Amino acid sequence: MEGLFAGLDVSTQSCKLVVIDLESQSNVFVDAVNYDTDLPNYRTKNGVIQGQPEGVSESDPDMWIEALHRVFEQLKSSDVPVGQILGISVSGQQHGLVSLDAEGNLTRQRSKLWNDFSTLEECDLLTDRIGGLDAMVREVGNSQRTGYTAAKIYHLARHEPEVYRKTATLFLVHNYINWFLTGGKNGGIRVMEPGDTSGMALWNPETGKWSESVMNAISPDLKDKIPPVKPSDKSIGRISNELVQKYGFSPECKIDAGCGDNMYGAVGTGNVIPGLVTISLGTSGTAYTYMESPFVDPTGEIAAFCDSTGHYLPLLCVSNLANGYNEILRIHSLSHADFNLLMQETAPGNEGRLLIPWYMGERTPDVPQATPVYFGFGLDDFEKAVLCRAVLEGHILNLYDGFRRMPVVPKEVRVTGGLSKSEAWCQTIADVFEAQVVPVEGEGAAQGAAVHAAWVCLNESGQACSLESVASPFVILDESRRRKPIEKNVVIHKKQKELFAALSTRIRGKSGGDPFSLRDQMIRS
Ligand code: XUL
Repeated sequence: MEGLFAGLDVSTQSCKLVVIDLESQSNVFVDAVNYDTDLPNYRTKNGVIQGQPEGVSESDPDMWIEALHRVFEQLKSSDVPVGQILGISVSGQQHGLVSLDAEGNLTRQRSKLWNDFSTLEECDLLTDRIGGLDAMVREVGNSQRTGYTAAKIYHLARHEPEVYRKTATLFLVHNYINWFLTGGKNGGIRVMEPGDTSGMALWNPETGKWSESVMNAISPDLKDKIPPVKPSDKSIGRISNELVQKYGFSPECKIDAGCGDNMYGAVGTGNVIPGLVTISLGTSGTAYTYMESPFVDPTGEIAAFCDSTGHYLPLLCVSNLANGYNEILRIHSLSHADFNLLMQETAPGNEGRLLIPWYMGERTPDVPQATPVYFGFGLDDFEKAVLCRAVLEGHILNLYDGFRRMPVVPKEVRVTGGLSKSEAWCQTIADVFEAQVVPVEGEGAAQGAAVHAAWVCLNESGQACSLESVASPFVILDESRRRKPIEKNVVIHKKQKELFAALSTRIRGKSGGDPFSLRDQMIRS
């Protein structure tokens, strides 16, 4: 197999480009543009526009395009023969909504992102209209969550009707980038694909059809604004002339269907066969597994997503993952290594102290107005080491508590994302998930995108090959940091998992009022 292929990851915080060379089985280019530091005029923090009301998380789609130009400039000035790149695939942060008018202008200068919590009312209204949670799950395989896109569209239609009226096309982030790459205002291609579309809570991953009733509940003309869904394992067109002229791409360079960042995280970690679990430890925490047939969780807590290969990717997403940990490192000026040392001062289980780390609402369980809960902390417990352990265990237990519903007993957990470099995180995940944990090196979703582009283009040019065979040389497991569960820790964490589940259920108010909602009402009044 030979050829150069590119993967672009337009994520919440940065735009990364990876170019792989199939012949040498190596990355020949890796670079990224960080929105906060490289594009300060957009005034973002962690990629999100600042100064918005609580719960609102939005970015400017122009910023993604500017970042893309920057990273293409960097590619052009490298020694990579840009004209030999045969295909590009785009990985995008999931669920974000981009709206364009008939000429291709943005009708709203900001895109609501996956971690925007401002559409709670729309989620409730839609769920009621369809007849409750069970009916909604039957309709779209998922519950309505603030993270997903249907409620963002409904929010636009309800609160900015004029903008909604002017909108001719609604895109997810990677579809918008694909449209731009294939020509933008000059004939850009308007399509979607199953992986990212399954995260809209508007399209049913089991039937492969849009839900007419959810669409109509939002607005009867919605179907005219949504592009068609084409397969994820095919290309959608060729790169635009403008980009050919500007950066030296070949006019033959194909643009792959692209997908969501989790689907490409699966490819980048070799999670393309049953039995593996990938945990991505980034801004959000996700855990997912490849499946040949669809899995629908009747509670809607596990997302029923499609993958980028025509199969399925049930996924758990918690919205609080790196935030508590990063903050405690910052406040106490700790490195990852200092943190690991501090872990030795306390015992797993933290003597019954437990932190539920819902710092910015929580997506799973679905508690958009949640606040964190410190449980069992006494007067002697303000020590750094005690708090550090509480944060680490709290984040991992929160992830595990949702993971219990996943239809898989992991043969191996592959960890990726910033925190996979931490010894404390890897060992505690092994102990809590009761499985071996191994970090995956490489460039995550961008790498997965490049591999996917190669797989699609090779197959389309008559060189039949499996995704696994293209992916495997690029999936580098860091065996020196593989961790096995430690039996005595497993025993204590089993009890801690029960405690976490009980506390989480109880404070969500199975009887009486919902304390989070009451608090929210109080601070707003
Ligand atoms: C998954 C989700 C996040 C984003 C992050 O459903 O919302 O993982 O994809 O970019």
